[in-house]
Amino acid sequence: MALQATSFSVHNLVNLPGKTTATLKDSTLFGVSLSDHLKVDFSSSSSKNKMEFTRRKVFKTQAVATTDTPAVTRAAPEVKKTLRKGTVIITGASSGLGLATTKALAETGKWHVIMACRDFLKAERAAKSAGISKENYTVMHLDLASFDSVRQFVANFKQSGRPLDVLVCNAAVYQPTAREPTFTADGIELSVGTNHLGHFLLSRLLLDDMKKSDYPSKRLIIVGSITGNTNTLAGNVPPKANLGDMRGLAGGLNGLNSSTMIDGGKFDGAKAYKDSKICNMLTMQEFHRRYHEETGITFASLYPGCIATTGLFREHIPLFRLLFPPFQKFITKGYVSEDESGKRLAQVVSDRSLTKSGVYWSWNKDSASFENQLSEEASDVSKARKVWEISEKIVGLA
Ligand code: NDP
Ligand code: PMR
Repeated sequence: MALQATSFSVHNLVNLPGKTTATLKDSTLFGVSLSDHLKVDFSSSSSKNKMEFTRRKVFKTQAVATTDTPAVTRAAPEVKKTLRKGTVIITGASSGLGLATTKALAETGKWHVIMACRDFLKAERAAKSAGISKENYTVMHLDLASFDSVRQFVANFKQSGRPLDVLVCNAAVYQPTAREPTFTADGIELSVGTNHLGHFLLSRLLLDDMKKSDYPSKRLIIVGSITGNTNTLAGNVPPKANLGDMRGLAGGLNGLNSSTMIDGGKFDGAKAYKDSKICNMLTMQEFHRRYHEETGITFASLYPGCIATTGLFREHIPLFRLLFPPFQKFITKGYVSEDESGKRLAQVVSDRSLTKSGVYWSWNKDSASFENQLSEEASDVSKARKVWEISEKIVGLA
């Protein structure tokens, strides 16, 4: 019933009288033609979209050892353990979710955030205007759209001598209106190249540093999204994510001897983003299977909510950017502010109740976290292995 109501309101919204939608790539407002919208397959959302709500476990503080013979007991010296400041690298911390998370963590005074950004000045300005104090962050250059830059960043970080306790793979590009693909420095389609492959190389190269960290809870977090999950209404908005047999990825996504799309199809910027998010969520799970037991590192992904105001939508048409926030606020009710989303990701970084590995976190209306269910494709074990194996060849690790 709720879904029908949403669908009806959306129908009205895309048919605003007097509005023309002709400037859009496929003559639509929200990137979905009305006929496509009506074709959206909601059937899966009712049965498969049952989210498994797991109440956040509240960790009990450890009981202090006591004795029953007070007369002979010497007063034990009070041992106060102070946890050192944690070091967390956050990619794409110059805006949106990354910046809000940096702010939330820095404000606790317990974290030093390495803001790994491609635009140094933008990052410095953003940190300053967010009021983040200087001793709680360092900006370091990282362009995820270049494997050389990723390697250079890792070398620079290692040289800094800092320990690495948490890595957050957050940066992303979204090109919903691009008619032609653009490419990374290594000649790979930009969305998958940046969002997935750049992060894949980065996290593989930094894994050893995390292994060495003596911090009590080490974490590798890769930001996912609802739109890559076809077990949700949002994930059924065309074009749907689908990796197919990955022939395009295996060919290197270069547009020369292979397609620029993972599944080998025709270039579609919105689909490329959603595919890259599936790769992000599959990679997190593959990391978990390969390394959690051996290293104790917690691997996690999340959907932070619909942060409809961020720079992610900068390449969308102005009308979309105008209507998307109210659409998410009042119709889907999936909207979340940048501040709130930052608090959510900060929880996944540091909350002691979110140490379970291999989990895709989401939040309910009261902002309580729960373990969400990934779609069939985003949790496919053999696809995860295949993405991993092809990706390590592309980035030069195999
Ligand atoms: P923003 O555009 O605000 O932030 C993206 C960040 O990524 C920017 O800081 C951007 O840098 C950086 N970035 C882009 N390309 C590169 C690159 N080549 N190298 C280094 N950094 C790069 O978007 P959001 O905050 O919304 O997105 C953050 C994450 O949240 C993404 O993973 C996205 O998929 C995810 N997400 C967002 C949702 C939303 O509703 N907004 C919903 C679900 C998930 P610069 O400032 O220089 O452009
Ligand atoms: Mg969606 C409960 C419904 C819901 C939610 C939570 C989202 C989140 N969206 C929902 C529904 C719909 N969206 C419906 C019914 C439509 C058709 C009108 C719709 C359309 C739509 C478009 C065109 N939505 C979008 C777009 C984008 O360009 C955004 C996108 O896919 O970016 C990749 C987007 C999003 N919707 C969301 C979220 C979280 C996004 C963007 C974030 C992302 O995955 O990064």
